[in-house]
Formats: sequence, C-alpha cells, structure tokens
Amino acid sequence: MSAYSHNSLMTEDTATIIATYSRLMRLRFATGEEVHARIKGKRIKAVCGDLVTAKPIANEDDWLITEINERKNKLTRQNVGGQIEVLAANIDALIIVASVSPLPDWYIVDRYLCAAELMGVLPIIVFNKIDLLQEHDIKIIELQEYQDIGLTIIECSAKTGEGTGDILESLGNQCGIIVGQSGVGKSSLINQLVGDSSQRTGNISAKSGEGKHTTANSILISLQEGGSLIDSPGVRDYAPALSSVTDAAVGFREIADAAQSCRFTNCRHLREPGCAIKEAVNSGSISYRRYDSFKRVVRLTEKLMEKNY
Ligand SMILES: Nc1nc2c(ncn2[C@@H]2O[C@H](COP(=O)(O)OP(=O)(O)O)[C@@H](O)[C@H]2O)c(=O)[nH]1
Ligand SMILES: [Mg+2]
Ligand SMILES: [Zn+2]
Repeated sequence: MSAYSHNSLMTEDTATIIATYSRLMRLRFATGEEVHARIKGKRIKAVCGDLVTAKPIANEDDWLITEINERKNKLTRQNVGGQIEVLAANIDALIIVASVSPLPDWYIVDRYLCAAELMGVLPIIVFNKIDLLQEHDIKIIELQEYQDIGLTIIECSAKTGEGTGDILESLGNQCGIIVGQSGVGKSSLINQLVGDSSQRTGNISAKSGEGKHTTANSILISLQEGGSLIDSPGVRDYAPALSSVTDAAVGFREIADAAQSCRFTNCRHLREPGCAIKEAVNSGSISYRRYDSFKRVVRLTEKLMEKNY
C-alpha cells in the first residue's frame, strides 16, 4: 500500500502496531489502512499493541514513527542477562497456554500468572490439545489448584476446535496476548480462532531493508468478534520483570490474600515467625507447589536485583 493513499495532507497520524520485524513495523490506522514504518532512533522500541504517532516519508512507501504514545500497561520479561524487555503493550488479558504435550511446565504458567496479576489484567489459563488425552475426564491436579483460587480455566483443542469458542467468550472485545511454552499450540489456536486464512499466522511478512522477506516476530490480529489477539514471540524461559521481592507476593493471589494475617507487615514468607503463608501451606489451604513456585520467583527477583545494582 502506498503512503500517498493514506491521506492527501501527508500529516502525522495515530496508528496501532500490528506486527514487528527486526527493524520494520506494520501499522494500522483507524481507517483500517496499513503501512510499514521505521522508527526514529535505535533506543526506542515499539511493540505490538502500541499506539504510535507516525508521518509519511517523502518519496517512500514506508512511514516514520515519531513517538510511542503513553502505554496503559506493558508485558515485560527479564532476559538471561537480567535486562528488561517489553513484549507487548496495552493488553487486557493474558491467555496462558499449556498443553497435554509438551508436558506443562507449571512454573512458567505461574510466572505468566504473576505478570498478569501485577499488570492487573485478566489471566485465562488454556489447556490445549485435549484431543491427545486418552481418558477424557482425567483430573489434572494443577488445573484444579488454579480453579480453586478463582482462575478461569479453558480446556480445548486447536485441532478439533473443541472448547476454543470459550476463549473468544472470555476475551470479549478486549485485546489478549497468547503466551506459553513453545509447541503448546499458540499459533494453532490463533489460526483456529481467526478462521479467515488471509489473516493466518506466518502469512504476514515484510520486505526488510535488504529486500529479503522476513517473518514477523510478533503479530496482532483483529477478530471478527471485536477482540484482538497477539501471538507472542517464543520465549524459552519466561521470567517476569519485578521491581522488588514484595512484588512476587502480589503476583500470587492466594499468597497476597493470606499475607494480611502474617505477624509482620513486611513478612517475606520465607523463614519469618508467625507467617500465615507457611501455616496455610502446612494446613494444605495453600498448595505446596504454588508456594514453591513463589519462592522461585523471589529468588529470581533477588538475582535480577543483584545484576542491576
Ligand atoms: N493434537 C494436537 N496438536 C496440536 C494442537 N494444537 C497444536 N498442535 C500441534 O502442535 C505443534 C505446535 O503448534 P504451534 O501452534 O506451532 O505451537 P506454538 O509454538 O505454541 O505456536 C504443531 O505441530 C501443531 O499442529 C491440538 O489441539 N491438538
Ligand atoms: Mg507459534
Ligand atoms: Zn508471611
């Protein structure tokens, strides 16, 4: 699409980032028109979901992003070097996918949950590939634990379509990002939910500066139902970027709730006397696995803080 078709005045306009490539981004204007754009300066990085201000570049099809508008929120992670990376912005729901195969890493599910709680967005746990289950009414203890703390669980199959409509129903007209281990079926779920083949994952590519076609790192797809979905880049070992150890407790809702009864207001729920969390774990009202997961997040955060200070 040519830059000239967008508007004859060639002025600045606001658009949403709907795909990111190594250096290029795809923007969609409110009119529905889409263009490719570059960003000014190397240090600012726009992500899917960002609202940006962009202007046309004279004699070029590409636009130039001049500003990233203030973000309502952002999903971040800390990478192995301890640096904080933004994965997506302005999201309403975190759709956390685990599957029958590869086997779930529940610690990763807990870390995404932790991020969702801290962002204050709706977490939706999706258990995919149920078509691979031998017995249909098998009870998965971890899913039961999540249900017990009030989380939404959707069991589905991207292959047969079973249960996938429930994801759309939970999402409504909001923007959700699909996250989870590689191979659990995130892209397959998006394809299943979108239906329209022209919008399918992997079909969105762009010419890079060298003229080569590159596949998007991350894409945002609008659903006919009114919501939108972001297919997140594969992250091997997700760790939330927490600013303090106390953030970890906020990220585990049942721990945050029970912490009101700890003897010390600054209790870290590790070795402190009068800790209501340890009592709850001993009595079985808080899952030992979730508590273990919480402690791992605390240790991760401590490591990150050592690296950054
Ligand atoms: N049996 C079965 N296979 C699935 C299902 N969803 C995805 N797959 C397969 O799992 C593999 C990984 O899927 P993909 O969508 O690329 O996972 P992603 O890495 O999370 O995006 C592919 O071979 C899919 O065909 C499902 O519901 N049932
Ligand atoms: Mg994928
Ligand atoms: Zn405590």
